[in-house]
Amino acid sequence: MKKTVFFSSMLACTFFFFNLFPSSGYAAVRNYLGSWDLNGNGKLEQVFNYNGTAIEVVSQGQSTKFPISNPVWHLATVANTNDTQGAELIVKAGDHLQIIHYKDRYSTEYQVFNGMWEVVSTSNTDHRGGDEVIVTAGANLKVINDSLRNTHEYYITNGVWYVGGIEDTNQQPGSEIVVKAGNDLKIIYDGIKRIKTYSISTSAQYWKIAGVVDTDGKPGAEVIMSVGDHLMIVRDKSGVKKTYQITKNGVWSVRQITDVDGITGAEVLIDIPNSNGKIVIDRTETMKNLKK
Ligand SMILES: [Ca+2]
Ligand SMILES: [Ca+2]
Ligand SMILES: [Ca+2]
Ligand SMILES: [Ca+2]
Repeated sequence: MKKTVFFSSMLACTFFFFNLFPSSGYAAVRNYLGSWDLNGNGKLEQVFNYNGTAIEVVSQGQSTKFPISNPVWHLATVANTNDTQGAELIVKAGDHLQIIHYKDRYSTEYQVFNGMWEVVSTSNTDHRGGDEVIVTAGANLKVINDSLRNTHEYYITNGVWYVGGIEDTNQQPGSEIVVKAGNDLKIIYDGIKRIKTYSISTSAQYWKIAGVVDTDGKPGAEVIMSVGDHLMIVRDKSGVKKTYQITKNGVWSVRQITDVDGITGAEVLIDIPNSNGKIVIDRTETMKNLKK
């Protein structure tokens, strides 16, 4: 009995799909990816992975498909990458990035890298047009500028590196890309195509970027790092490094960087195991103990 029910429902399904897709003769697999305003009219378009081979955009009942030229792909992010209204769909497709412009119904492709690479984020790094797409590709950081239809590559290091934040650090137009590269902090000013290197540690001293946020209450984000026993804050606008000694040979960590006192500039809250925590008030360049 059960078998019969299953069989007849299969027939019903087949019939249903043949009606939906009379020309193709098989059921397309559509996976919903999300909804965004892709043409700037204030209404959301629906975006689907269509059979693993295309992105389908459905807008008020109208379907448009954009073929993806590589079989291994995913929708990395969605952002406005040019001067036109509405967001673009940013697809990582094999060794290239494909940006789908739904509003004007075209794709642009950018060759990126023939190895492991990732889309980190999007941000307006040159302060013109839309957002740039920031990509890590082997030893290089790439900034893909879809407004200008070009790619700029910055060599970082053959060693271990990562992007710690993307913020305006120098109060010049455009956001900066903040990178930890071995012993160095590198700040990429994509607006002027330059890199500034700050030497942070020597030897194999452990350090990391805890945040990129305004801590001194003056315009421009600071780079906050834990470096051995010290909290180090780089004020990129002036190029000054400020250090706060947290412990002597002890273990500690940045719990949070947040505005505690309601005055411009975030405070840095620090955890120290088996001890009072500390709060660094960079605006006044002071440090206090936190009650347990
Ligand atoms: Ca756009
Ligand atoms: Ca831009
Ligand atoms: Ca800037
Ligand atoms: Ca600041």
